Order: sequence, then C-alpha cells, then structure tokens
Amino acid sequence: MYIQWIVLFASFGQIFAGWTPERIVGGQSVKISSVPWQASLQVWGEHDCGAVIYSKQVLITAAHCVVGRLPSILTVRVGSSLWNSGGQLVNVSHYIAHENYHLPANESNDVAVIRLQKPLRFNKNVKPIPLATTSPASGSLAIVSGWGSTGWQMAGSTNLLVVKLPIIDYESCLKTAYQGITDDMICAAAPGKDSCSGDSGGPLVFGDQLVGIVSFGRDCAHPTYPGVYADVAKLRPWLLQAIKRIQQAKQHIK
Ligand code: 4AZ
Repeated sequence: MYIQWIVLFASFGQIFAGWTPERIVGGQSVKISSVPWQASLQVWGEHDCGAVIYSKQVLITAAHCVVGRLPSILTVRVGSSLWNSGGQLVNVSHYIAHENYHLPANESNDVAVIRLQKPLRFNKNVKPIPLATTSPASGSLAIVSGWGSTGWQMAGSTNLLVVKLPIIDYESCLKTAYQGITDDMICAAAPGKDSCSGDSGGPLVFGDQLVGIVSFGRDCAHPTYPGVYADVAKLRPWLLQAIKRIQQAKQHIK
C-alpha cells in the first residue's frame, strides 16, 4: 500500500514537471525498420545530427550540420536503432550545402546533400524515401525521428525516438514569436512534443514522403515556439540539382 502511494506521488510529480520517459521530446522508442530512411550523421564517431537516405550513395541533411566541417571527420550510420552500434557505418566523401544558406542573416535554405565513399546495402532496415512534390497541408500529422535531446538542454537518446506532430500553416507560424520565418520553412508543433537539438538534419515524413528536414527552434516543445523544418517540396529543385552534381563529382580531395 505504502509503495503504491509512492508510485502515485512520483507519477504526479513527473506529470507536473512535464516529464515522461522516452522522448525525442514527447515521443517513443522505435525500431529502425519503421523509419528505414533515418541515418545518424557523426562527427569523430559521435552522433551529431540526423540525415535521410535518398539513394545508395546520397543522403540529405541540414546545411548547418555540415557547413565548416571537413568531410573526412564525418561518418554516417544507417540500419540501426542505436546510433552507436550495428547497421552500416560509412565514411562521407563529399557534401554540397545550399549556397544561399547564410547564418546569421537567417536560417533559410538549411539543406545539404552528402555523398558516401561506398554505396549502402539496402534491406528492411535501410531504404530510401522519395522527396515530396507538394508541401503538406496544415493539420497533416507528420512524423519526425532522431537521437536528439529529450528536452531542452537534456542529453540525447541512444535509442531512436519518433513523435507525431501536426503541421502548422505558414501564416500562423509567421505570427508566432519567431522573426525571419521564410516560405521555404514548415512549422510543426503540439503540446509537449517536438524535435530538439541532435535531431537536426533528420526527416519529417508525411504520406511516405520526405516533407521536411529538422532545421531549428527556440527551445524544444516550448508553448510559443514551434519546431521549424526546411520545406523539401520548396527546396526540391535545388536538391535535385545538387544530387545530380554530387553524383557526377569526383571524390572529394583531402
Ligand atoms: C537544434 O538546436 C534544434 N524544437 C533543432 C530543432 C529544434 C530545436 C533545436 C526544434 O538543432
């Protein structure tokens, strides 16, 4: 009886503190086979960002995940629900970040394409995802996944987490506390649910298509700041061009 009271009070405590176990923020643990396009982009062998499998040798991520970094310190892990073991670990040979991604002016065009040194082997845990051709309607329930923080300034997760979030229309996102939202961005938010740092560069998926790339947010799951994603349909012409260029490119020198 005494134990039950302790458990009850502990649960109330967690609810009032806004805490539940297992979060991207507010999410749940999944097997990689339910999001087989998800990759971990690693710097010196540590998870740093998410990335998305486009083809056997090309992945998509956020520009801010790669800009200023030598390709030789970057690796990608795919096909594992754990960022630190299993699946396939492949070196990055080269990347192209969007030429008009210019921090600190704003966070527009936060996309990049990555080429791997060796092709991936596709299987039930490693699959590409097509790029959306139209932006998702507001209210669409999209899924975002990653190994990022489980709350603002909290540690990342070793196990892959996912959360379902509704898309917010551009006009209402413009009216939020953010300044500098541009029309190549999508916003998504729900109370207590969000992507967070370390999820950047990862996939926002709706209708089995890649609709967004985790880009930024002030805080995580903050009531007045939605999560912001690069709009894949809007950036599709640049992405397709960059994919063509990176497929033709010789191996990165150095
Ligand atoms: C980040 O720092 C970050 N709430 C990514 C996404 C969000 C917040 C922060 C969305 O990479």
